[in-house]
Amino acid sequence: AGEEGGVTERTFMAIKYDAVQRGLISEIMGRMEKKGYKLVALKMVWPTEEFAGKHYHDLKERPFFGNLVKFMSSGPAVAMVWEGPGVIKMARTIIGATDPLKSNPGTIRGDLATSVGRNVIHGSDAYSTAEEEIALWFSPSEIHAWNRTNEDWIS
Ligand code: RTP
Repeated sequence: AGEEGGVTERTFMAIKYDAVQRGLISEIMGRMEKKGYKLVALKMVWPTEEFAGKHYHDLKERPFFGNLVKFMSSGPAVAMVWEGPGVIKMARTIIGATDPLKSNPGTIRGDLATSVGRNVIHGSDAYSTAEEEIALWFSPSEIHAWNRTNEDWIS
């Protein structure tokens, strides 16, 4: 905890149903894992429209809200909590801009998507939304504080 260069924190990410359908789950998870972040919670969730609406409550007034909620409830997402130094901001950098046609190559959306409505992944945009979204998608008992340097399994 507290390494140089960033405070250890947690963020919520969801691999959206379009990426699940396209077989991109491991590709996307691999990018966070290889960067060095720690997966502390993971499950597949098929959201109801009500649940998707709660997750995107900030966007209720936007013209695309109805379609967004319909899409998010059309199949299962892969819900995750990732932990590590500066992970909230860095996850957004790794994800890329909301519109995949504006996200840089090398980012998840820049490499893997072309459509804003099918942009393969969600990531919390700030500390407060990370806290809120983790609490919405996971109960505390589903989040695991495990240690990278535990060598108990070596005899
Ligand atoms: P997310 O919450 O999914 O990580 O995406 P974001 O912060 O990059 O973008 P946000 O503005 O919060 O929008 C949430 C999701 O709504 C869909 N969207 N569709 N013009 C459109 O049709 C439009 N704009 C946004 C995207 O799927 C976006 O990820």
